Amino acid sequence: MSARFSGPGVEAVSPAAASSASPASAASSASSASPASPLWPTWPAEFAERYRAAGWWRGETFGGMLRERAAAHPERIAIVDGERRWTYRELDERADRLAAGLLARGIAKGDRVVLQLPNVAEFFAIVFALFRIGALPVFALPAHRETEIGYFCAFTKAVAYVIPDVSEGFDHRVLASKVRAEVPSLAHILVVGDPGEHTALADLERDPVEITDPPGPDELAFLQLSGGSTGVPKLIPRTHDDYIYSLRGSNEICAVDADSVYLCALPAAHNFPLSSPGTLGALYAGARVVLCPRPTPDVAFALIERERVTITGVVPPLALAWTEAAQRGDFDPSRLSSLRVLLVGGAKFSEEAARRITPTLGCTLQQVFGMAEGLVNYTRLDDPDEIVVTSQGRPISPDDEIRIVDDADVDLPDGETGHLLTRGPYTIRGYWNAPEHNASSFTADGFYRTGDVVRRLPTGHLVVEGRAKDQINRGGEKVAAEEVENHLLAHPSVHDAAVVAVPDAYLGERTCAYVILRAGAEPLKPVAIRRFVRERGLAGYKVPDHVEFVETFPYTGVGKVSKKDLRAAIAAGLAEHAGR
Ligand code: OOB
Repeated sequence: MSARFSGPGVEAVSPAAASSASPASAASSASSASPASPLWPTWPAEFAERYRAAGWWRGETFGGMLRERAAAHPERIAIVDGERRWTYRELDERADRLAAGLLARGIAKGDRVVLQLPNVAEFFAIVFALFRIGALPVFALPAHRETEIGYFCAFTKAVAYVIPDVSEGFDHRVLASKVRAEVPSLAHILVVGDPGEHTALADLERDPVEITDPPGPDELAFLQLSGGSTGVPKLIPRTHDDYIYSLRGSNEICAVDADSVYLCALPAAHNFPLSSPGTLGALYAGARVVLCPRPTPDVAFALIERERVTITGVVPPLALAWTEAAQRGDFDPSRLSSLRVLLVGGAKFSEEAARRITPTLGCTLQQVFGMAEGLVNYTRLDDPDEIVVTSQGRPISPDDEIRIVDDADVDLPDGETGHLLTRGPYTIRGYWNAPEHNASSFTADGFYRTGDVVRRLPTGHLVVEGRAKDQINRGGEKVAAEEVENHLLAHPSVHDAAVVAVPDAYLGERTCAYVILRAGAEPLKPVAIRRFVRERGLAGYKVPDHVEFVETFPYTGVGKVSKKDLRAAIAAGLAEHAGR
């Protein structure tokens, strides 16, 4: 294994331990004396029983769900991708044929498969094939590059990596060859399109076979990525039961039913378009999913009109772009007449922008404040307008427990602003194979420390006031400061680096890297630093937007860089700049 993709814990999981992970073994290890052993801490038995008794966990699986929908309405359209329209029967059959192909190649229950596909129909065929056999998709984003993909493959000991041939001008086959040369477990590269030296996904299809050991509802369905605030992204283990409950709850809150048409405008692998209510919510309801290759107003609006889309979800910068396009009068708003609900989330949506949605786009706004770790809050369709534009919603479930605490974990009186902690029927109890992180990211009694700073209204709605985690939310794309800092520190001329958010009118926040050069180092231009980070094979959205060279940082009493003071200095600098 190359040191390149190593990170904390890369060697920590043996393939046998990983693939034999079952709720039973995890549960027993979770409750054992050694907190270092569980691969994925799960809910204690009394909670699991409560969630089942309440009817949240109904013992459904994704494989079974698609089979049932296909049996109930085989000819209904499930997926629209350009001119391609797959019925539920077709999606079901493709999933079966791919499942047979995966098994024939020795890919089995518990194996990890890194998936990096744009918004194409094959995404759903392979995801349901993996769900059926119990192999675990690891949902990479299209923007991820060699560093992230290499890490996911090495850390999870993935056996396969699924890619497009070329997407947005980037040849994923070349990246795959590099990663395969470095990661011994990676036996299969499966390509949608021209496979080059690898295997075409289409060639995997076989006559369906009986799956003798399908996953149970309390077993893992996939690993989702955490936005993260640490050096490397953490992996989020979600079960069939818990995730399907979040879909069912979301569908009810967003009024998604069999007649709905969901436009998948964001990258399909992200938790928001996947499950809030997202593509999987739509498929659960027997509705239609329309895949949007690019979320620009021209492409999205044309699809909304052509496919009579009723609901979609976007991040705040896109909501701004859509309302601006509508306000410019570039198109006749009656073309969007089918659109009933626009969900906006992933980052804070300003009240001012929120007020513009209904007048310009003619649909209802639903704010959504969610996280891949679990908890999702929505404003309700019948909430008063003031609540919809000023809050980020309330939890899906009556069993979502919310605590708002001070720095010492003491609960605050209602209405005060503090750290959001949560526990519930679809919020994980720990990251996958990350015992040290789990000790700091979860309380001893299982509450997840979201890192978000919120206030609760008397109605139960949450208002996001800020963030305590060391992360930049770049228009919904999360950048962990430490991860970028580690790459900056690898530059031979860099003595120290600190990455912080700077306010931005469009994205909400952008990244700024403050860099101290080594004594005697040749002066550098910001562009050289940016190029250095990019060339290390990092996703483009993590490359610092701004680079500032400084002599020193403000430090805290314990000698850590004070990001608070850095941010204040930036804010003061921006104000000065604006005042000039
Ligand atoms: C969604 O999921 P992630 O995992 O990419 O990011 C979660 C974090 C939250 O902890 C919070 O810091 C931020 O993103 N966030 C928001 C927000 N929605 C998410 N901050 C302010 N206002 C909002 N409305 O981003 C995600 C997952 C499911 C549904 C929607 C978003």
